[in-house]
Amino acid sequence: MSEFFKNIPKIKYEGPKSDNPLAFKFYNPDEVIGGKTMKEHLRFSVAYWHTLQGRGSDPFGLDGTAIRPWDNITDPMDLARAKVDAIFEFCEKLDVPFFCFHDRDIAPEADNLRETNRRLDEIVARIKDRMKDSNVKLLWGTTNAFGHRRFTHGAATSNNAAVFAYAAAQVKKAMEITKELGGQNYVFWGGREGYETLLNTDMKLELDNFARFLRMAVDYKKEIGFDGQLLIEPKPKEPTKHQYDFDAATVIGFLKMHGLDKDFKLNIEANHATLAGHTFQHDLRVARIHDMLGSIDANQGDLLLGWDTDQFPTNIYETTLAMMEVIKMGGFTKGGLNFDAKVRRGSFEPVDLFYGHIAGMDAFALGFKVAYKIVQDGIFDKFIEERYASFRTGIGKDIVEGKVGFKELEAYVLEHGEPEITSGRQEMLEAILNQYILGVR
Ligand code: XUL
Ligand code: CO
Repeated sequence: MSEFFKNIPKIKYEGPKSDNPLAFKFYNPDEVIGGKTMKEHLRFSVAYWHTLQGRGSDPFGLDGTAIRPWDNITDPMDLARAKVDAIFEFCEKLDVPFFCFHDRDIAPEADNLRETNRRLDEIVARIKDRMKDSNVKLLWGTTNAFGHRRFTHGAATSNNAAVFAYAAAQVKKAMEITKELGGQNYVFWGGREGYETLLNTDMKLELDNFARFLRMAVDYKKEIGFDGQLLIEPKPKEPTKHQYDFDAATVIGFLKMHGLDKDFKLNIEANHATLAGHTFQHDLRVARIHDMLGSIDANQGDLLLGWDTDQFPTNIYETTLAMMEVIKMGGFTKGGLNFDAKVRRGSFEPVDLFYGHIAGMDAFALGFKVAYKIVQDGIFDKFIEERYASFRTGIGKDIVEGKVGFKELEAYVLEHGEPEITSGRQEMLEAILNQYILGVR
């Protein structure tokens, strides 16, 4: 087996003051916090599509700039075989326990489904073989039902039934290989499940078909005994003008409406939340309070740009608030932190792939440590508890317990007069958060 990243050593923890850029400053995989190692808490994952497939292209430079160790391999299947070795080497050198892929990332599509699936089988066998002598596992698999021209008008929400069928055949196979590889989740990301103009769109039929498609997926999952978690990844726009899985609240409402909410959880991506006009923490909170936070696509957007820039997450403020949500839900079970992130076009050397992941892992490790302390100290929880104290006694308790209606509430106001309100103390709380982030509290 050839080594691809020859001059890169295994990345080690050297502590916050290390000046070695190829070392972790905050991510100490073996450090135990609250009975679990950081590796077990954070469950990092590498995205096959960005790290192995990405070429650093953009709409103004379709050719890409990336220099990769496998650039001399020209046959597409030889390349696919080589990348299996590369993903294991990459994850092992970074001590990342998981990776994620789309079906078409691991094996190139042929000119018919039978041959495409044969290619997939060959690569899956190779991955399975490599897994025997490695601790690296599959966090989730998914389907690329958005890149090929047949999906121009969508996949499960296409106007064309034959395209719907094609997408179904693809998900069937992708779910089978995810199970075969011990994948812990299967992700639905509605690549082109949306519309460009309502002038040509039967929205009702498209949405009903989407629900039918998800129902078929649930049925097939049961049929083959796949015990992974099904996830939906919300995104409001891009590539279509309007994607149906707009945000966490929309997806949860849709799933509940169609009786599918017990079968799915959500994979929340930071940059998708901000594209929807929310903070990352907002969408995590919405998913968490419905007990539907499954996994995270860890990245960050550039708020000055209106598209999905998929940058490596380095903003400690954001990673802290995100990890507070994860800790408050009791930690990940099947999910994890998948770096759906790509190095910038200008960062074209192989070593940049390591710098990107190290930066992201350190940012989440530090965010986790800060969040853990905040949750343990309970300072915000206590504030919130007091802020809502009026709902635990008297008229508030009666409201919560459904004992009163408008007539009783009117009588209450007539008797008690004007309510006394209290300050929200936002600035005070933000300053406390800064103390935690700076490590002085
Ligand atoms: C696209 C996106 C996808 C999904 C997997 O914006 O996030 O890469 O994570 O299909
Ligand atoms: Co994603």
